[in-house]
Amino acid sequence: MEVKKKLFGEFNGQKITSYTIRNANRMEVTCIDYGCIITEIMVSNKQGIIENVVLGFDTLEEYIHYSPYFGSIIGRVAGRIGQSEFELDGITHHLPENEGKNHLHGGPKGFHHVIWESFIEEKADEASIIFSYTSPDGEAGYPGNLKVDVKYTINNNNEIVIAYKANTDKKTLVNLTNHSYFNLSGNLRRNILEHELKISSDQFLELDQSLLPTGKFMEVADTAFDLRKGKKILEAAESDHPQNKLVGGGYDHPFLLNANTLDQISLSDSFSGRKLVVQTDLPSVVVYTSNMLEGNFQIRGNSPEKHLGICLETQLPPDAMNHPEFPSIVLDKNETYQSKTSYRFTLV
Ligand code: G6D
Repeated sequence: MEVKKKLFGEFNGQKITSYTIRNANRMEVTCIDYGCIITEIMVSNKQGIIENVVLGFDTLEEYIHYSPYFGSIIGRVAGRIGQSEFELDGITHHLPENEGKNHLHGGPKGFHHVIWESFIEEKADEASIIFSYTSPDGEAGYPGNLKVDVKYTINNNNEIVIAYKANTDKKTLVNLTNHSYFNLSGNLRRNILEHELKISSDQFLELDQSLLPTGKFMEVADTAFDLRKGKKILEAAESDHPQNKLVGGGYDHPFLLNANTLDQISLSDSFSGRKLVVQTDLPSVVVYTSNMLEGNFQIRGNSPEKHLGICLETQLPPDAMNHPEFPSIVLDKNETYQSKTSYRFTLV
């Protein structure tokens, strides 16, 4: 499967490369080595028309100056860390505060903002881009030299498989995700309110005023968070549930995924006929319905507006260091962080 390589721009004197992989079904995925950003995913609708289904830009400058993490890898730690600090073996580590007193998405110089080494792996029925980055000890306040590999593989099942791997020489924290904003209507023709979201999850995490988990596990039953049979995003946007209103109408919540279910997460758009099925080995997914998408920029000719895209950020629950009841995000020097999430595009 062929990979096309192109110059995408220059950042701090370094050339930024874009890679486009096209499979046998005319699906095309483009990504760049700045932030491992997925800039475009072109897939067919039910009439066979190929259109883009992610929010993104056509220039590096727009990503550098305007992007709310469009398509990027997030790390060292996805989500918020309360008070921008954590304790590890009796030492308190202080992180840059980039959202009030809290630390969000690895801080201002998180993995979304660095240039990754990259190389191509081509096989007959799939192709991959392998991105690598070593975050030096103390970068963004985190201990340990952390070597991270992120592999994007595109195959003829219309899948993007993201495989993450990390090792450290000193105990540290790791919680990686991809922050693509999906919109299955095609070239942002419509917002996502009529998209149907289905998640095999009985519980979600309650958030406080600063969008940090309170530690309370909320049952989804009889709320707009009950996505076990699928619901339109519109229901959450219009819901008067305090948690839907807290985040500006919609979701910005970690959902705890039920174990051993096949069809964990799916998003579908009846108008275009497109469907996205997400499978992960991680225990939760943060669903963000772009309730805060705004700013003085255009998204390929479209003004930023709430509910224009939906993020399905598979990860370990956020702020885990301050919640011993959550799965741990600590990585020790003799351990390997490994996880895999697949995004498969099909038709309803
Ligand atoms: C807002 O609360 C949301 C986050 O979940 C999201 O990742 C970010 O916008 C882009 O801060």
